[in-house]
Amino acid sequence: MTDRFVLRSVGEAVATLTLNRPEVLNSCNRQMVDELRAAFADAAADDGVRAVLLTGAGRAFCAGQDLAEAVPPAGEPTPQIGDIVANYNALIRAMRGLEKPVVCAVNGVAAGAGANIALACDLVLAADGASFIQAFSKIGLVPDNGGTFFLPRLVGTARATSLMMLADKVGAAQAAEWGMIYRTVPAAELMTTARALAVELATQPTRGLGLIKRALNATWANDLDRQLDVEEALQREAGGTADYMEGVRAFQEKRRPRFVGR
Ligand code: T3D
Repeated sequence: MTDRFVLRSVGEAVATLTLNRPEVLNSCNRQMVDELRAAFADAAADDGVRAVLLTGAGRAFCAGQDLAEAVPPAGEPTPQIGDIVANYNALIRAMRGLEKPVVCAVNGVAAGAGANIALACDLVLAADGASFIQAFSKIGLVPDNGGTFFLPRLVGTARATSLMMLADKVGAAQAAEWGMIYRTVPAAELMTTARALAVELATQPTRGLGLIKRALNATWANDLDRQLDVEEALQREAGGTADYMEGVRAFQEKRRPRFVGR
């Protein structure tokens, strides 16, 4: 598949993925979602990639579904809405299933599917001028891309309900204050800061970070008893990694550890 709408580059063990349809605020057409899902699958398969950085080209992060594709001009075939959503679901599953840290640099507005793709990342940084809009209700739709899963868990049901029903725009500062995202960054520093964070993560015990992600994925569906079992199983796995040995040795030898991600 050609990378027409998602630019990809790999450096310092970080795969940088840039949504690239700036003329329509990086709204998602079918091919862009396919390319993005393929990029996450490739990141999972490539041992040389230990973290992912996702951002958007131009002034927006992503304005959600390309509405020109969802409801095309008369005479052109209209895609089944269920097929569009199934394709997004495959993307969100690929993102949450990728056992490597995913940093999101929200460089501008993140609306509809775009907002929820951002919330599916592990560490979300937003430029101070960026914003999040659960735009779905304004066009008669329901939040998708995991929005009804992530948002109430991040900000609580009362705030999630108001954001989903009123489609209010939430500025980056408020999103951070509400716990929707990790932090805001001055716009001019966003990419440097997000990249430094992704590179730093890529030098860490990334197998262990992937297992933390697996534990967090599991926690929402589990009671304490089951989650303790999950932790035990994951700790056995983490305890078998070379990075665990290296971490302990480095501590004992009072030196910086050299983690390899295994
Ligand atoms: O089938 C399905 O739809 C199922 C899947 C649903 C998932 C979803 O994501 S539903 C939600 C879809 N997204 C939206 O409803 C958001 C629509 N966009 C906006 O509300 C606004 O554009 C923004 C608030 C995001 C930004 O506003 P603003 O004033 O900064 O920019 P703008 O002037 O509205 O947009 C700039 C251009 O981008 C403009 O094109 P033009 O006039 O310069 O040729 C606009 O049409 C285009 N654009 C923005 N969003 C979309 C889009 N084109 C296609 N699809 C979009 N989503």
